[in-house]
Amino acid sequence: MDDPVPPKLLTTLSKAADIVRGHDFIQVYSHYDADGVSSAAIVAKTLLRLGKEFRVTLFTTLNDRGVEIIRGCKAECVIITDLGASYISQLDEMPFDVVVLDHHTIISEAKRVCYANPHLYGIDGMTSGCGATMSLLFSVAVDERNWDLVQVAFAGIAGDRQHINGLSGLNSYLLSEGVRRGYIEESPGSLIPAGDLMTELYLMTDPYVRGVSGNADGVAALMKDAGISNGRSYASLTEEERRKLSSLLAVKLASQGMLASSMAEVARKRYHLKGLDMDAEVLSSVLNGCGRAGIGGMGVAAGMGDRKCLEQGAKTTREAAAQIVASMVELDTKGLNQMEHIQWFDTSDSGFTGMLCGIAMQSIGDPSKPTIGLNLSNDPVNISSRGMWCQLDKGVDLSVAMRESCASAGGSGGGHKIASGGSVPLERIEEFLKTLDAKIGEQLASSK
Ligand SMILES: [Mn+2]
Repeated sequence: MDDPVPPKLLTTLSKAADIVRGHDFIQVYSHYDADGVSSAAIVAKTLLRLGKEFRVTLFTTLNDRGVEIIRGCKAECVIITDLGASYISQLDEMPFDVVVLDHHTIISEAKRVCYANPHLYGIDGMTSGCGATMSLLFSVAVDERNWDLVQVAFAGIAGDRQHINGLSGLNSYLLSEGVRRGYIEESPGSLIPAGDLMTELYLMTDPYVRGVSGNADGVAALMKDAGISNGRSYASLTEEERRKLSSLLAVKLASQGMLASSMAEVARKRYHLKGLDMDAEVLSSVLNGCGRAGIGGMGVAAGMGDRKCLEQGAKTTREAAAQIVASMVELDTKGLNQMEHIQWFDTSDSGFTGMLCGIAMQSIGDPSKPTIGLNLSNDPVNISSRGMWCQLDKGVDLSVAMRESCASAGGSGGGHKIASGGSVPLERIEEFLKTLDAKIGEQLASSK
């Protein structure tokens, strides 16, 4: 059998542990999303247990300015998690010890930086190991007793959606150790949200259920139909109640046009974090919510096990979820604007353009067309676009289509085949939509 963790990676991690042990103060930089906050929390807790002093700084993205900030830091040791892969050669030049625990695409190999990245060992960092995975492996290289932090790592794995099609690679190793050591319990997935049903059904946007999400009367009616009393949680349901409620949800989702494959994705496996008595996705959304709300420090403290911060973070996240579900109800009432090959909507005022784009596409959109979200209250207009695998199979490439359509309307854009962004001057937005519609049409025609 193959080693669960490549020996080369173990060597790098034990070197990283030695570097850290040699310093009293360590500066940690990380990303502000769920994976980044989880990574930072794991590393910070590890340092705390070592009796080290440290500071954590979160970036929304690592760009040239961020690299200058890192260069100017006064620390003699820096750990960068869930970021850094694009800047290894610059980090190599810095006059202090640098450890990078990342999983993004490799641009260059390190000369001086102590660099751990799944891609360096032939493991796919997009699906089989994230920033939190690498941080946890570093943490247990420092001390075997840090395996309890595997629970936090699972929030990162869920945040980067590496559990959607089943765990693989380094993440499978984390699961098997997490289960064996009694920290994690795996259970079958469900369309029913984890947690208190009245609250979670109301706030549910993955998927958005028409007439239930954001609709208190609708939630009450659904619960009544399923014969479940108020105040119950998912965990307390009997097998029979679960079956009843999830089939009622499935019927509603099918009637609003959601694909069976999307429902199967929603019903992905669940990971219960036993020490925290919490679902991994729930912790993930709290850490992500903290990062987005500009209170990433509270997210890091929550990930380090501070109960008060966890409660406060959960409250902030619920408030944001309430706004998102309200925006979705509004969008669903207005409907998506249909063109021949794309569908689009305007999110003026709400500002959750990218998020709404993903939800609309999955839950209420025409599954054959890419979904485009615009925020027309800004000039230039910010644009998000999302596609589905079934569209990619037919030739859709949003990376190319967005880059070219934005450029031809005097803006810029790009990203991934399945999700791309951009911006275009307000007065040319109609021209942009027409160009994009035509480009997607061309892509579909040329792949036939
Ligand atoms: Mn990540």
